[in-house]
Amino acid sequence: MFTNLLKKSLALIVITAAITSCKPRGAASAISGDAASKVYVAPGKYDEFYDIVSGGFNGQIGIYGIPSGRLFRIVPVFSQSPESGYGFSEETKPMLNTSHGFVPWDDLHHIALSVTNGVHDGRWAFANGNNTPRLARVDLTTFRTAEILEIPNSAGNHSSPFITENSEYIVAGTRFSVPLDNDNGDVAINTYKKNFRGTVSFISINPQSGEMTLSFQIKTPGINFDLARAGKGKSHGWFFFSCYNSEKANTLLEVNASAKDKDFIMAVNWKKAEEYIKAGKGKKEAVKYAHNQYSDKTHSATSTMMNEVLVLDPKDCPDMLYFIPCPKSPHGCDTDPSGEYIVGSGKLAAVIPVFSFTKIQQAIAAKNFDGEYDGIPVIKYEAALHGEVQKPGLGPLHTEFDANGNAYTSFFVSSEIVKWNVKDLKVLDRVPTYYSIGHLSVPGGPTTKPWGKYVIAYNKITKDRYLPTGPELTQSAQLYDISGEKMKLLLDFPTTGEPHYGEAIPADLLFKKQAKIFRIEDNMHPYVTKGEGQARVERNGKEVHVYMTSIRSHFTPDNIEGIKMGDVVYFHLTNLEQDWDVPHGFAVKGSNNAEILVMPGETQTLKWIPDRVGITPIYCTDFCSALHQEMQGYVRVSPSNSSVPLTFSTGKTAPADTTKSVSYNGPNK
Ligand code: RUQ
Ligand code: CUA
Repeated sequence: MFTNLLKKSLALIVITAAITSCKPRGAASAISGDAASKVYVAPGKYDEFYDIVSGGFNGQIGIYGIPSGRLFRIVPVFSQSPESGYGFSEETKPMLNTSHGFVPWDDLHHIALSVTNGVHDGRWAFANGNNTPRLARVDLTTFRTAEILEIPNSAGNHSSPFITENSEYIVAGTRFSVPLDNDNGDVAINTYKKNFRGTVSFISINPQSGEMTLSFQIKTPGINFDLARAGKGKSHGWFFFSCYNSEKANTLLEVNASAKDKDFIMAVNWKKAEEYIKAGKGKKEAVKYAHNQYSDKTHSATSTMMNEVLVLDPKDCPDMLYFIPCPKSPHGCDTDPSGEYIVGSGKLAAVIPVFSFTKIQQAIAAKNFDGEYDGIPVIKYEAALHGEVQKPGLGPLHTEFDANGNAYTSFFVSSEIVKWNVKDLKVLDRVPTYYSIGHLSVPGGPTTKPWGKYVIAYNKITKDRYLPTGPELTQSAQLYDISGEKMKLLLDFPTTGEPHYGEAIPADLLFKKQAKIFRIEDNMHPYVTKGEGQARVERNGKEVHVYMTSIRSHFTPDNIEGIKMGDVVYFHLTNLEQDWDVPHGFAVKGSNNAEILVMPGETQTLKWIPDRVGITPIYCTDFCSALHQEMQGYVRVSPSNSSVPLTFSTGKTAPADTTKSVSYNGPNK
């Protein structure tokens, strides 16, 4: 017995040694024995937090549980999704409309959750599109994209969305400076210094509906805006934007935009900007940008082309903008829960500078300036500085906070998270990340009341952490326990798309408000079919509209004849179910489209242009009942000159009922 046990534990030691020896240094020691129990969410139990994570160049948002790291849902935002039909159905296509036309993809970087009094209120998640400058609002009762707003006078919306203390505004700072929309853009690229400009935009949020409105823009020098955070508490009314390329280089930025010792954090007094707007200092500019909104009543999106924006020029607006020098190529720019401290993270800097809001105000009052940059006062570095964190690590990127006065900074180059005290700037702890961490997030970390408990690392590189999958490896996150003095690695979990940033919110705040169905009585879709008795097929010239219903386990109608080559067929499918979690899918063989996935009480439309004569099957794609596989039907396509009458039926066997042939009286009666 005893010898058996000894043998077993010996074997275990050997195995452990074998595993740890091929792991990077620190990996084994970082994982504590109780890690497994801390992330284990037993079957049937719920996670403690929702983590709402950007999907980067996949254009979506992923919804994960914390601490388990389980993926619950992919919410398509700027990219089409074949799973739900988002961006493929007629109703959702307008969501992806822009002034450039239909842009079915974007590069989604940052999440901002709505806040009231600086605390998560669980209403909306905002996200930025970095490619074709856009902002999106996701409704956290449906986990669907409710609105997308394009940003004019911008090129690459990276410094975005970031939110003020009461969700008054989200912002959009242009990543690329370019000639603005109304300037002559046909200029030599090496005239950058003369012709290229930046803007930062303030987008107001309707406190009831969440609707986004482009309130005003501020013209800035031609620099690149990177990140931003709103002031809060005592600094409420201010916004801080990090920027790089104050050199205004137009080529080989990796060298030419790192020439100077310091770039800037731009401090914006947005309350002041509001006053200038009220006083009529804003100039109306003719621009073009799309505003797209989805309605849960009509189950359809509309896209409106907007044509005007109010622009403030700092020349006419003193005391609105200030630059604070920040070493060196700053990336993250984060405000602590009190709003007193602003942390700059110079990607190439050897220290982390921490600025004091009080000192910034004093410096402004005393005009303690170091000259101007393009006419905008530059506050003296030392005058704004609270202090520097010494020898923190290499390549600081982003900082988040807990509720106990500690900061957590990610270091890309040295692949670690460093914990330090915000007041005395002492480094308290460091843990490795695997590898090359970008953002990190503490639940509630950017709010006035961090929920704390964990820090989540969002990593860029995962070599040797997961089973390899060809040239491309998964992106991933790592979960650390920060409830004690020392940070402890608990879990690695893969993510879909590049996880730039995420915000975690207590599950309680979202759990009870989840929509379960759409009430069929409230369905105001112009092509709704509110019962099987109303199901029909109507021809309007070459257009055929199928008013179709689904309920377990059949479509009505499920036999359609009289479709001809040259027709354009619209299947308007209404799901009559009124139970939670009973969507029906719908697909057509050979259709140059995705499926549509229709929720209970909802109507969605699949457009189909038949390309050949014959019988085309249609079927339900979502396993909805024991007889899901039987949920299918047929469409007969005849030559364009055929005289087969338009008929439809369900439950009829041969021969087709020609008496039900419908006259060609249009879709809208
Ligand atoms: S960025 S890895 Cu696109 Cu937020 Cu810092
Ligand atoms: Cu409906 Cu499967």
